[in-house]
Amino acid sequence: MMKILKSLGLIGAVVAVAGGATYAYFSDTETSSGNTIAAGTLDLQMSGEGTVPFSVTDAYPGMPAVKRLVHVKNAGSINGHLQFTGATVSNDENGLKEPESSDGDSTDGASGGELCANLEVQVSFVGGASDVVLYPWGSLAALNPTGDALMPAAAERDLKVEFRVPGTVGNTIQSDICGINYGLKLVQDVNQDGTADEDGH
Ligand SMILES: [Ca+2]
Ligand SMILES: [Ca+2]
Ligand SMILES: [Ca+2]
Repeated sequence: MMKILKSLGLIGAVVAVAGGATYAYFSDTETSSGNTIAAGTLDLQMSGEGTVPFSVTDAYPGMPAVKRLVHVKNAGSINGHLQFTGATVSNDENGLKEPESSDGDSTDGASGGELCANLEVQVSFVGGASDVVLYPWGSLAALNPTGDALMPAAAERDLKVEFRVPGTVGNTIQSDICGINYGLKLVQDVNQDGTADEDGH
């Protein structure tokens, strides 16, 4: 037993001496320089017939649908989602004609028209990987578009908006003028992986 303890004492002495030595191990360093972070861009551009105001005259109950295309492009550098933001309308009576009055129309003036309330509309995105119907044929007054379309950087496609006058409308829309504005919005694809915009679409 004493021999073992002596041996341990010897080892301890050697460690104590080694603890006082100066080390010279290998090492090396590198520097990563010139790093920057630049923000990308998201830029919605419109072109084509849809950028020119259209004017339909002499609309009538049962007329064929009027189609308008708006060409859109994500001119930015990051992925986005294209949304239709809806429409705002104005209802000009444009003079209360005798057939209108005979059918019970008594509201005149700049906001007395009935045409907007009787128009039907359909809204789609076309020309991309797959068409997206945002609002199937329905009342313009109840327009409630849902969904969107993925628009990667540099992607292009068309917004298709169609209008029609149902054959059941009758005389109350005679000479009325419906003014229509509609809009588009391009929002960021949150994580740039093509899965979700800010609304979780
Ligand atoms: Ca009226
Ligand atoms: Ca009217
Ligand atoms: Ca009128």
